[in-house]
Amino acid sequence: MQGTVYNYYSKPTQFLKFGETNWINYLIAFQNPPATTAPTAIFGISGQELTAGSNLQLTDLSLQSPTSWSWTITPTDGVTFGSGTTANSPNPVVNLANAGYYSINLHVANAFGTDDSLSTYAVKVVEPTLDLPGELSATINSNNVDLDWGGDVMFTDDNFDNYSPFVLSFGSWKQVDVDKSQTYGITNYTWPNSGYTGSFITFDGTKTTPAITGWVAPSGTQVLACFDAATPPNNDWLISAKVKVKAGDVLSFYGCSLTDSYGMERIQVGISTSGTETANFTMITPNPYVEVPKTWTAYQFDLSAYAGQDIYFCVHVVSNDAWALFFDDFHVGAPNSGGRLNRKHYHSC
Ligand SMILES: [Ca+2]
Ligand SMILES: [Ca+2]
Repeated sequence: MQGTVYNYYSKPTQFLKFGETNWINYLIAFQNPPATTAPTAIFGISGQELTAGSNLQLTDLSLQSPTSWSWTITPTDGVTFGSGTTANSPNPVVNLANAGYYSINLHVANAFGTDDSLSTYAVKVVEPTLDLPGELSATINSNNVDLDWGGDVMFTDDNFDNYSPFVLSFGSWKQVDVDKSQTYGITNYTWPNSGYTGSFITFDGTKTTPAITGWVAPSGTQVLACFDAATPPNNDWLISAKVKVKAGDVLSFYGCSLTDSYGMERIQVGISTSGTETANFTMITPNPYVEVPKTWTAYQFDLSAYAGQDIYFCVHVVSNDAWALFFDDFHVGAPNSGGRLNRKHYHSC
């Protein structure tokens, strides 16, 4: 053995005088004395939970100055060494591309022998999570536009014209189908998902086979439909995303029954200030329900009691063996200017 002999196991009195220019050399010497026996493998890791695709720093802390290192990381899929390091570097950088649990083994050797240190499930790697754009705001900053968004998806006015026709899930709306019954179709008319089991369907009377003569919607040609449960009554919930209510805001929408030949469609409208479970809603329509006429009818509800609050609204369909209910143009904001309702009539087929 060569070099200066240090007393590695009792700190020299001058050891950690930080003002001394060579204190770091003392520290290095203290940690890496010339080996006198076989090594003891020890290592450190920079984190125990990582996002897939990020780097892990492994640090050799073994005793008795190993002269070779061999790192084994399992599973091996998606494991790559970075920053010029390899599986035989004392302090490698490892990129972990895949989610899962990883075990790490360090095998070290010196002139006197070898040792291994295995840490099973040493690291948990999780998939990255991204927030959906919610309260999106744009700020013009010189020639740039800064976008900012919160984690919550927020309700925006919906005319149902931008969804595919005859689909059973759409936009940010939550549905709860409590009755779990099949629904009625319309004799001699067909469309995708006719007779669906569920709550609501996007519906365009110009795209059924054949098209429905005289079909009119408050906006565009597409609306939202709730067909009646073949095993009545309906118990179907349409629940909005979160809405931030401003002073003077109203909730408005249009509703229409396909026909009144089997009785009219029945709805309740509710507000929640806590969440989107059906139990969170307080109904703001008169008990026990409101009947929806067979011509397009505007509904408007004052939200001033909720100004400054975040709310959710719902429409609860409690029809009893009628036929089909249509909605369009859900809106939260200043009241719409009136007048157009008189020009809109649904002609039953
Ligand atoms: Ca249902
Ligand atoms: Ca529409």
